[in-house]
Amino acid sequence: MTETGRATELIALTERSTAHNYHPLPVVIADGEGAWVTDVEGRRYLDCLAAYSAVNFGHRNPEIVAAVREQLDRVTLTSRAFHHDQLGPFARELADLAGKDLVLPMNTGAEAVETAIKVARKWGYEVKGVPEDQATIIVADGNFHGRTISIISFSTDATARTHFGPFTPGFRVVPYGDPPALADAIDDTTVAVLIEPIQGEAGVVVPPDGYLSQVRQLCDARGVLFVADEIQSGLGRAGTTFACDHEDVIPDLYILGKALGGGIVPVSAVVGNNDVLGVIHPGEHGSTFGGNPLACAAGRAVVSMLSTGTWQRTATELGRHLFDGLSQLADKGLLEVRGRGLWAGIDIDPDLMSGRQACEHLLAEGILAKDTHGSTIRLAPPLVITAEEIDLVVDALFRVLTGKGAAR
Ligand code: IF1
Repeated sequence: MTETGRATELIALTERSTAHNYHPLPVVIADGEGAWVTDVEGRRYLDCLAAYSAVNFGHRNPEIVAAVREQLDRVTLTSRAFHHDQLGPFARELADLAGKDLVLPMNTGAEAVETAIKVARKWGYEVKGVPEDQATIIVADGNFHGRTISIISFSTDATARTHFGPFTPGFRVVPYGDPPALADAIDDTTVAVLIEPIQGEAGVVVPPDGYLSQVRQLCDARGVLFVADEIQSGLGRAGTTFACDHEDVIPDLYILGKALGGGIVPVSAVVGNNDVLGVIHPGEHGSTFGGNPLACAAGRAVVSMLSTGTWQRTATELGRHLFDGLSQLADKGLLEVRGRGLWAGIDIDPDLMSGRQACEHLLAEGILAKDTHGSTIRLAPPLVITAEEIDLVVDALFRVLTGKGAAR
């Protein structure tokens, strides 16, 4: 599908007006509803990225839109210098969903990760007794936790780090999914283990069965906080409320974001118990927009939707349908697939095409997807997609990988 006048104009305008920190596919979206978006020429695409799982509940989910629209007509921003009538209910409802005492509300995922790092360090000094400025946090190879200087300080992706130094100290990297390596890396300065329960940007990497349980056991045995970054893996994407639920593991801190804002406003949060989040006192941390009324209204609608378990069950059932279809392509040797819930990482033969080329071909087929690295693409459609629409995705992938017009 080639760009036409309006799209070309808008792409050129964007390219001459913004820093080039992205290389988007040549599509210009104008509308979105459910699992579908429409470009400026009226062409429709199935959205299999869902803004990296920030649009889990579909574009313009009616329940979330209604909640935000109602709040728009009341008050949208007060700052935390004063109370407002949405924060208490939002925080209580989210904390109860997570089975925790407290919520520290922020806006973006990276802010919530930075918040969790600050909380873990302060807990380390004031509760664990780590000597001042000696705290270390263990992270995993292949991690993605955001783009701030401290977060890229422990990234293992050269593209994320090059020419952004000097870096923040106090982090150790261990192989993902390797409990013995983790055990060896923990010492008396270790205050936390920070991992994604399923690594998103690394290519939807699901750890070996039992890994999360072993991380939990190691943290308990060594007096270290287990901090789970569920910003991409959480809130229904993996077929459960949190990806940690797959092993019935409860981290000390959940880091949440993306879908918590319902695809409408940025909402993130660190969720934990008094004995950890209680180390933060007035004036020690904050944010102009963190916990604002509009964000809380969106977050309350999201938490309410997740509280019944229906969305999680739907993601599991649709995920089974997706993986049934993808496994048929895998059986033909066309790809390798992994993932959980409605979230798939697909490795294509690099000799056939790159992940970016595959996404360009999928675009021509009316499917929006995003490569992660090399020849890996991820599929993460909104959880409102139907089984029939999933079939359209799998058939399109078959055509792209075989060059055949026929369905699988
Ligand atoms: C981009 C990647 C995904 C995240 C996890 C924290 C954050 C993210 C597990 C930070 C954000 C986004 C960032 C966005 C693209 C996307 C992404 F490709 F960058 F790596 F999803 F895999 N923890 N991920 O996935 O949250 O500050 O962005 O709200 O930077 O291009 P944020």
